[in-house]
Amino acid sequence: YHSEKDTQIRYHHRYACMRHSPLICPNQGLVEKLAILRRHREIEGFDMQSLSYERVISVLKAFPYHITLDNIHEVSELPHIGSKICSKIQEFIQHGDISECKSILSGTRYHSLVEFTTVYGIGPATARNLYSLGLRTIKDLENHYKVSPQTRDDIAKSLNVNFTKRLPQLSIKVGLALREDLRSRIPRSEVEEIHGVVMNELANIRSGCVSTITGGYRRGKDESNDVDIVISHKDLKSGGDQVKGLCAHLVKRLHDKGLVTHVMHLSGFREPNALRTTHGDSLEKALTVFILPDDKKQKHVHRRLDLIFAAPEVYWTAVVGWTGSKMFERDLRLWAKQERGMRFDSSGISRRHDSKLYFPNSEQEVFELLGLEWIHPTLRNA
Ligand code: TTP
Ligand code: MN
Ligand code: MN
Ligand code: MN
Repeated sequence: YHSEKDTQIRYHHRYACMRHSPLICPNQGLVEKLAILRRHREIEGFDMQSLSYERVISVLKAFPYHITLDNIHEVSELPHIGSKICSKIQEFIQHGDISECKSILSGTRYHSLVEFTTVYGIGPATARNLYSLGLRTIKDLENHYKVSPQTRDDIAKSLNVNFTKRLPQLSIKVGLALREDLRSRIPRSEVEEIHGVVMNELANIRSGCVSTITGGYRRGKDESNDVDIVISHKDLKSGGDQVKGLCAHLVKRLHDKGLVTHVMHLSGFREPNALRTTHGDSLEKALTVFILPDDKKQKHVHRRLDLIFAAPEVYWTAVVGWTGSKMFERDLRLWAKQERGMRFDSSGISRRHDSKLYFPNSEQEVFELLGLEWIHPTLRNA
């Protein structure tokens, strides 16, 4: 779909949604070092600095040449690349490392905080609090939250979903019990198997549903952190409760069959930090934990599964919105707003001045409506 020439003229655009960003780039080693600096800012709570690094990394991912002292001048003139970053890049070219990375990695704090956030339910702020209590390792956390190898399985099973009451949040304790499972990566074949099982169950509720596996899988990752599926049906009405109903019905069925073991968010239930969308009731999501039944060949582990139900007229915006990457999505929204007078998010596209809604019939049409050239999902790894 895209020529090499195409990639070579696109890398200087300031919006990630106009650049070609492959999964692995010619400057992967540099990008990985800068990712440590970014992660350090994020985990210490310096969100603006973290975002700046994220933009820098994203620009470098699209640069199609190996960076050397001969072309660093060109890099310095790319959008979002400042002089401070340039000297770090220069340091990397000359020494194969960045001194600040070395000093971050030489202490215990960064390692502990990163380790803590591998527990579902622990974000940077909680991680810092736990660290300030003197806790340093996952073992420390397990003692603190009273999780042991003997009790782990029971704790993992202890959260019962009551579909008539408020959903319990996944506690850090349950997160700890599920940690090993949830942090192991999901191969493409298992993503496809999970998708198949889910759609098979859905077909028993309502035949003729359509779906796309989105997220990192669609961007070509060999191993994903979770499974993201966008689902619709041509007869679903937006506005009403149909989308919501189908979503809840499927999750309940999967839960009854023991396939969904935990539900962290489900439409129709009160949730403390619900994401407010600008386009009303056209989209519903369920954030869950899923496990394939054990079979002769293998013992399966718990996986994060996100199900997104879209009314048919916003199916393609939902697919684009849930394909990512996060930076690609951020700049899609920014581009739409700043350059096109449009509003874009997973739940719809509208014109800002009169809120006129648009209903694209394909992914290509989503890009067209936003005045962008379509980019292959595997080049959206911004
Ligand atoms: P993720 O599943 O969080 O990330 P990913 O699929 O890119 O990578 P992996 O799972 O392998 O770590 O999110 C998928 C996309 O969905 C992300 O690019 C942005 C979008 N998204 C939303 O629109 N809303 C949300 O609340 C979340 C969590 C993601
Ligand atoms: Mn994902
Ligand atoms: Mn996800
Ligand atoms: Mn199997």
